[in-house]
Formats: sequence, C-alpha cells, structure tokens
Amino acid sequence: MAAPMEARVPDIGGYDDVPVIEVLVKPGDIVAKDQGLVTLESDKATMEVPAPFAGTVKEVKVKLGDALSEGSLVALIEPAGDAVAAAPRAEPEAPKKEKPASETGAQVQPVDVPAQPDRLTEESIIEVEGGAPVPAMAPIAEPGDPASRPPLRFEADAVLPGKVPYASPAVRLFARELGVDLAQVAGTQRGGRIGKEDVQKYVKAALSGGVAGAASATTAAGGGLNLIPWPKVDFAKFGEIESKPLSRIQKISGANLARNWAMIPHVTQHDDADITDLEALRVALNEENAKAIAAGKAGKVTMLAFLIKASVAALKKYPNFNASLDGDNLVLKKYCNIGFAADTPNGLVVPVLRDADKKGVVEIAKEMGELAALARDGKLKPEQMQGGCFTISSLGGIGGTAFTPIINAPEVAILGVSKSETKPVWSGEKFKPRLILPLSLSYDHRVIDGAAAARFTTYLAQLLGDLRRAML
Ligand code: CAO
Repeated sequence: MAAPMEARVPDIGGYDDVPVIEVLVKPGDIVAKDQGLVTLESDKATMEVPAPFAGTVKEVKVKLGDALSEGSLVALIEPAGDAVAAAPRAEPEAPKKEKPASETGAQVQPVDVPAQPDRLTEESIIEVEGGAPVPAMAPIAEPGDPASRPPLRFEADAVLPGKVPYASPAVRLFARELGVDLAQVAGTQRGGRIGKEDVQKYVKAALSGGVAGAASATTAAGGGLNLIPWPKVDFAKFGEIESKPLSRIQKISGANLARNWAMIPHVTQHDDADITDLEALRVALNEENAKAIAAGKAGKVTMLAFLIKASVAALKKYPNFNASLDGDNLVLKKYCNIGFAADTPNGLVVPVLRDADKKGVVEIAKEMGELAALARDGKLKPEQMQGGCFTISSLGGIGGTAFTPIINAPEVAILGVSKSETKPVWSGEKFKPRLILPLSLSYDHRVIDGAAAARFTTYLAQLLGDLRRAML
C-alpha cells in the first residue's frame, strides 16, 4: 500500500486566508485527479481545491470555516496506480504561503494524465466580483511535458462508486443557490459529471413532485420550498372515479400559476369603489348605441373597459406598478398593455390589449370583445398574449365578494374584481343606496410596499367613483 501524500492549496491568484465553505470529501473517499476536495469562497470568488492525483482520501486536514492560503495542507491522499511514483511523501503541516508547486515540486505530475495545473483551472473559479473573468489558469504544455500527452478518459462511476458528486464549482454553486443536494442528482455529462442542466432537470422534477425525497434535498442548504411529496392516494378505494386529462392550456397555465404563487411574495389589498354613476353612464352609452350594437357595428361598453381605463390612469400615477423585476433592477415600462383573464372552455387565458393608454373606452370595449371571442375559440395568436404590463381578472359577471388573484409574472400586480352590489352607504346624514364594486389588488411585496398598494387602490376607487379625475 502506498504511503499517503499531500494535497495542498495551489496558487489561488493571490488570495489569502480564504474560508472553507464546503468540505467535499471524507476519509475513505476515492477521488479522481482534479476532483474538488474543498470549496473556498472569498468575497470575490468561489473556487475548488482539486486533488493533485487520484487516490483514496486518508485524512482531511481542514474543516468548515478554516482560512486557507496557497500551500495550506488540505488532505492526505493515498495515491492510486501510477500517481504513486510521482507523488510527494506526506510531510508535517506546511506553513502558509509556500512556494507554488511548479517551483517546489510539491505537487504531483502523474505520468499518464495531463499535467496537474499549478494553479486552479479557469473552470475552478466561478464567480468574480463585477463579473470579470479570472484569466485562464491552466499551464501551457511544453514539448515533452506530460501535459502534451493525450488525456485519460475519466469515468466517475468507475472511480467514484456513488460517493462524491462529480461537478464543477460553477455547478456546485448553482446547486447550492437552489438548495439542491448534488448527491441526489444524476450526472449526464462525460464520465458521469453533473452539469447545470442536470441540476435544472432535477429541480423541475422536484417542483412537479416527480422526485421522491426532493423535499429534504432542497432544504439541505436552507433554501428550497421544503415541500413534502405530493400525496399519492388510490381514490378508487373510496368510491367511483373518472380520470380526465388536463387540457394543454390548463397544464401551461397551471405551471405558470404554481411558479408565480411560490416565487412571488403576494399580498392582496382589498377596497371598494362606488360605481353608481359609472354604471349609469355605461347603461346610458349602451342605450344610445343599442341599434349599432344590435347590428354588430359597435361593441357593448362593459365595466371591464372602464376598469382598464382607470387602471391605466393609476399605472401612470404610480409607475412602480407598471414594472418588472430584473435581478436587482426594476424595469419601468413607458407603454401600457393590459391583460385580462378570460375564462374559456379549455381553461384560463390572458389576452393582452395593447397601448390601452392611447385608446378610448369604446375602442377598448370593442377590442376586448374581439380578443375574448378569439380566446373562447382557441384562436388567440401568441403575440396577442404577450407584452402585458398589468392584468385584470374580473369575476364580477359570476359572483363573489373578494378573492386573491395570482400575479402574472413578470408583472408586479394584478387587479381582481368581484360582483358589484347595491349597499347602504352613509352620506353623513343618511344611508343611501350605492353600487359598490369590490377590488382586490395582489402585489409583489418585493417591489411594492403596503402603503403604495393602499394608495394605488384608493386612487383607483376614486377614479371609478368619478372618472373625470383621470383628466386631472
Ligand atoms: N359586477 C356585477 N356585474 C358584472 C360585473 C361586476 N363586476 N362585471 C360584469 N358584470 C355583468 C355584466 O354587466 C354582464 O351583464 P349583462 O349581460 O347584463 O350586461 C354580465 O356580468 C356578464 O359579463 P361578462 O363577464 O361576460 O363580461 P365582462 O366584460 O365583465 O368580462 C371576460 C369579459 C372575458 C373577462 C369574462 O367573460 C371572463 O372570462 N371572466 C372570467 C375571468 C376569470 O376567469 N378570472 C379568474 C382568473 S383566475 O382563475
């Protein structure tokens, strides 16, 4: 049996005392050359210390939180095969800031594999402040240098019998951000390496309930949804059942709604609008145009058309509601396209009425009618459902007093409208019968705070109470 040999921190580009954030191996683990032993993370970069040769980990010399610099001893590894001849003997722990391996000969150059880089490879450094890439770090192969020989093909399954996940630091960081335990992820890249796509596939499966035990996997790093698996029930045991496949629209909208509900911190602000005068105007307009409407020459003016017009005015006054989050930026839109939820035989769709700020109520009502008809017939084109800034979901024609609409990401707010009812309202002297419309505004609390939402709905209610205010 070969004596254990040292694995030390190579040249890490001048960083000193970099904390260990992950210990990737333990005694007994079989590691391949270049496989990560520990992950270091400074405030500027995350990097892995690779095994200088293949072998069996005998001792891990560091623990989480230790601060390492170039030359720090990381582990003792018993080399496998050809690495034995070239590997250095284990020495007592070396002081920090040793000479790089290239100068001291401290690192191993196994004879049948590419040269062990004396610095971390480019792939090993994954995140650098300001996004600036770290310069390429692999050494240039000299003629006759082992680096110029054809590389050995590394098969993770053969060398790592399911013990240590084989993935680059970039993929490790990505998994850590998502709270995914890489040990649960199957690698599909060369040699069984885990790629970013493998992690994405795993998360997708976990979200759709397709990964048993994914709940614990996604909570390992404190993130994730901490969901227990979807209940599997044999309903037929309790009575007669019929299984009906979801429509295509239900599947697509379901996935979107689930993501939006899970990822956006929703709050719903409720308010009432007195639409007594507005409804009287709407009825009067439709009576005036009754003949044209009956002949199909004009559209019936609906309450929803007024709601779109009032929402446009509120979005202009409060531009943060006509916005989308893009990382750390809020993208403010200067255009005003309004989506409206339409109930169709195949499920929920959201046609988008473009440039609502440039259109009058009659034109909006006509176009909405056309879009709703296309939606019901399943004939909406993709571009007729894109580019929305704000959505209105009206259940007023059906019933209810309030509900929580789900924000249509990447929008930041959605207005729910319930059924208007005549209610007694105190005028200061007596109760008067007024037509009251319930409003429910769900907003993304990352972008909009409660006070802004209350101002927005109050203003919207004022506008609906007296649309002349929109001209102010
Ligand atoms: N209060 C009381 N009555 C209302 C109302 C309200 N808030 N809104 C509409 N109505 C009345 C209308 O005046 C109409 O009455 P008349 O036939 O006497 O004129 C009747 O209800 C039907 O209206 P409508 O719903 O067909 O028309 P609309 O313009 O209000 O809405 C559309 C159009 C496409 C939005 C609607 O048909 C629809 O699909 N609504 C469902 C939206 C939905 O599913 N939202 C939930 C999404 S989350 O699952």
